[in-house]
Amino acid sequence: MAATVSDFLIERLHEWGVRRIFGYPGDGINGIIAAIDAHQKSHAATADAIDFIQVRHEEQAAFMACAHAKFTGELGVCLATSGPGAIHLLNGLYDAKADHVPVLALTGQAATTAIGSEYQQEVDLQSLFKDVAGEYLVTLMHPAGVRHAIDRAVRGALGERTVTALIFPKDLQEEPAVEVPPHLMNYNASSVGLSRARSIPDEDGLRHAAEVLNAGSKVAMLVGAGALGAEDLVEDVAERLQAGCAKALLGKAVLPDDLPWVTGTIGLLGTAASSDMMRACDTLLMVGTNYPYAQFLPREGHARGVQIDLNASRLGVRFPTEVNLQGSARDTLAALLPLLTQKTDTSWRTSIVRTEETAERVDATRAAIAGKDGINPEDMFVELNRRLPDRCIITADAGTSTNWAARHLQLRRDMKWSLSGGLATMGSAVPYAIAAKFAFPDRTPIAITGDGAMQMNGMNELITLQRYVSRWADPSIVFVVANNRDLNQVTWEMRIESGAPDFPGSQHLPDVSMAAFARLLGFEGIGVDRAEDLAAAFEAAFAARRPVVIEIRTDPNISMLPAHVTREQMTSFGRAMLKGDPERGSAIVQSVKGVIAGMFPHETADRHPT
Ligand SMILES: Cc1ncc(C[n+]2csc(CCOP(=O)(O)OP(=O)(O)O)c2C)c(N)n1
Ligand SMILES: [Mg+2]
Repeated sequence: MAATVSDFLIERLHEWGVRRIFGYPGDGINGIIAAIDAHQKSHAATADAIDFIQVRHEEQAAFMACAHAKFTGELGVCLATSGPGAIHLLNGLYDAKADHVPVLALTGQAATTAIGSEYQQEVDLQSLFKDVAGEYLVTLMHPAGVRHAIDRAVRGALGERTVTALIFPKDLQEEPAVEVPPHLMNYNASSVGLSRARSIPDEDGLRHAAEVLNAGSKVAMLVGAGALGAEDLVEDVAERLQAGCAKALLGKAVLPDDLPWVTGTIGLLGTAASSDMMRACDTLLMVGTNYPYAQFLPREGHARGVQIDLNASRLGVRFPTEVNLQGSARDTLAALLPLLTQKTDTSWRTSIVRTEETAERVDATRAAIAGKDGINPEDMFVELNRRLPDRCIITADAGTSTNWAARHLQLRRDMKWSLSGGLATMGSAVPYAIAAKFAFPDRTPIAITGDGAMQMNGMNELITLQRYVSRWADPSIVFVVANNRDLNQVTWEMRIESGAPDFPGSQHLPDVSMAAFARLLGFEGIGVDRAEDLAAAFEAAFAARRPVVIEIRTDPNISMLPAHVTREQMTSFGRAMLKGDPERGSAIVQSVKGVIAGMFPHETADRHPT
C-alpha cells in the first residue's frame, strides 16, 4: 500500500515497467525523492527497484531520458524540482519531442495553497511546458486524480512517441494516496499497459505502391529512424527491388555501411554516392523518415515516389510522393513485400556500387590531406572505423564531429547510433553515451564530440559517470573529443553560408585539456597530437576496460565543405577569405582546393533548376 501520493507515483511507474529515473533533487520535489528512497528500500530484496541517477544538471537528465528512449524503445523518465529545475529540463525535452521518442517529465511546483502567489521558485509550468509537452500536461491538484494522470501521461508518451509532463505541487506529494478513486461522479478509474496497434495501410494503397515500385527500374530507398526495428524487412525489400539505399542521419544504424548498395547518409552531411543515386533514380521509396532537406531528394517529376510513415502528417511533404502509406515501417514493409516482384536487372545496383567505390576513394583522398595546425579530423575516422568494438553504441554531438561521423563512420550490424537530430543541440553526446551505458552495461558506448560541447557541459557530466562507474563489471566507455580550439561547425557555416570571415572573439575557444580532466576524475586520458599516434590511442582506449577520454588535437582549417559543393558556397567562401579571414593562406586554402579540384564538381539540383 502506498502511503503518500509520491509513494503511489513511484509504485505506479514501477508497475508501468519504469526502472530508471534521471534527475536532480530540490525542495520542490522532496516528497518524490523521499518516495524513491522508500521504494528502493522496500524493493531491496528483489533488486528490481527503480534506480535514481543523479546528474549534474537537469538538462542532462532530460537528454539521458531521451537517449534511454531512443536506445531501448522504452519510456524515458526525468525528474526536476519546481522553477529552476523544471526550466533546466527544457532543452532535453525538446530534443525528445523533435526526434519523436517517449519521455515523461516529472516536476515539483509551489504548494496548492501558494500557487499563483509568486511564491519562491514558482514558475507558470503549464505555460512553460505547453509547447514541449502539450500532448499531455497536467498540474495535479488532488490525490484521487493522480492515478489517472500517471496512466494517461505514460500511455500518451508511449503511444504518441512524444513528451508528456506531470507537475506535482509540493504539498500534494505528501498527502495520503488515493489508490482507488471512489466510483462516483467527477472521478476516473484507469489502468496500466499498452498493446501497440499494428499499423498497416489499406489494401488499395499497398497495391498502388507495389505497382509504382514494380514499374521502376532504378529504385532508390531512403530510410530514417522510423525504420529501426524493421532492418531485416528493409533489406528484403531492397533485394527484391534491386534498390540502392541512402540513410537519413538518425537512421544510420538501420543498415550496415559495408553493404555495397548502401550509399550512406544523405544531404549536407551526406555522401556523394547518396546524392548521385537520388539524382539518377526513377523511383523513390522513403521509409520512416522526415528528412527535411528536399533539395537532396530527386527533382519533382524526375521520379515516382512512395512513402511509409506512422504519422500521416509527415507523408508527402518533402517530396511529392504518388503513394502515401500510413503505417509502421515493420508492418507495412511486411505487407508490401509479397506484392513486389523480384527484379532481375542488376545494372542499376551495379552503377550504385561503382559510385560508392569512387566515393570511398575520394574520402580516403580527403583524409590523406595532412592538417597543418593539428590532425585532419577525417583521419580519426579512418582509424576509429578499423577498431570499433562489436555492438558498440555511438553518439555524436552538434558540431563538425557529426559531419565527419555522418559521412565517414562505418557502422556494422548490431551497432546502435544516435544523436540530437531534429533539435541538433550541443551537449547531448556525453549524456547519451552515459544513458546507453546504464541501459546496456555490457556494450561500449562511444561519444564523438567537440571541445565546445565538452566545455559546455560534457566535462561536468563525466563527474556523473565517475559516481557510477564502479557498478559495471565492464566499465568500457570512450569519449572521442576533437579539440580544435574552435566552434568549428559555425565557423565554417559562417564562411560558406554567409561569406563571413572567422571571428575569433566569437568562434575561438580556450584550450582546455580534456585528457587531463579525465585523469583528474580517475579515468584514462589520452592526448593525441600526431596522426601516427591515432591507431595506438584507439587500441589502448578499447582495451582499457574503463572510461577513457581520447582528446585529439584536430586542425580547424580542414574544409568542412559538403560532398557536393555549390557555386554559391564557393562564392561565399571566397568572400570570407577576401574579408580577411585570419586563417586564409593556411591549410584552409590547400584543403578546400583539394576538395574542389575535380573531386566533387556537382552542384545541387535545386539551385540551378532547368
Ligand atoms: C545549445 C547549442 N548552442 C549553439 C549551437 C550552435 N552550434 C552548432 S555546432 C556549434 C559548434 C560546436 O563546437 P565544438 O563542440 O567545439 O565542435 P566543432 O564544431 O568545433 O567540431 C555551435 C556553436 C547549438 N547547436 N546548440
Ligand atoms: Mg571545436
